[in-house]
Amino acid sequence: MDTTPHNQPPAGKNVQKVRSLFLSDIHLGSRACRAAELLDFLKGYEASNIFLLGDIVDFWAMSRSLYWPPEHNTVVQKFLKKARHHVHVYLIPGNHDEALREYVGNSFGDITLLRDHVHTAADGRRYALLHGDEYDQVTTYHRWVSVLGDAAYGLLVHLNRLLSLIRRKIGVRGHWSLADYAKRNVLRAVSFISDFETSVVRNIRKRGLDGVVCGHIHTPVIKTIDGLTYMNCGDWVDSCTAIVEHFDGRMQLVRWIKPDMNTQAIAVPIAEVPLA
Ligand SMILES: [Mn+2]
Repeated sequence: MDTTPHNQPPAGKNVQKVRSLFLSDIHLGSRACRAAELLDFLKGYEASNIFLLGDIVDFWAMSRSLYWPPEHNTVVQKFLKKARHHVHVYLIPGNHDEALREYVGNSFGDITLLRDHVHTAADGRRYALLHGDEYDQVTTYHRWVSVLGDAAYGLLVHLNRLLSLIRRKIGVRGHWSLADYAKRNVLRAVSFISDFETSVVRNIRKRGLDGVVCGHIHTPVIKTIDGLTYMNCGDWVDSCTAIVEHFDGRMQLVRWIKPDMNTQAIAVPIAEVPLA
């Protein structure tokens, strides 16, 4: 007798129920966007809340050249469908989708647009949710520099995909990112990242909050800065990472990984905020 309920996920795929999912910097509409990987990642989770923290659609890339493959549509449809089916989906626009900031307070389908938001986690801790470009001296004051940097970054990510293809071909395993390597090794980039983190945290302290979940600089991390929790979702062009809130309020940084062609993709926890 077949007792399998019909709404079960596909066999072999474990779906994890979580309270919230935080994603940023998906960059739909750009060639660098890893939409297929994101779709695969989303299949693994059933979340009560989904917070999209900016640069979800890359209008800057689209203004350079129009690129919109079917998977990018599927990603948008997935979020709209979840929002229709009682998942609370919120979008906080970033700088690449800043045109949407005009519509803050309105809904797009069943997705609510917000400018800045305080999320109370299951354990009572309060986190600011924001994209982060307003804390980035470079994009705020020299927008053309960051557009230039954006193109250079796209090239880096492109090169990286070629490199990782070669790595797979010759049998090297594990995650390695050229863009990440470059970011970590260029001294100016290091001080840029720490300046960004410090100024975000300074603002969170002023507001009397416990921490922040943000994006923008494509550097996934969970860490404590001056006693406050700084979390960055990373991105879906290079790191393929997200922040997850469990039902007890535990916050985790997870990375989508597909070890090789024949192995099923998994989301691996790489950092965590312990419960108080
Ligand atoms: Mn951004």
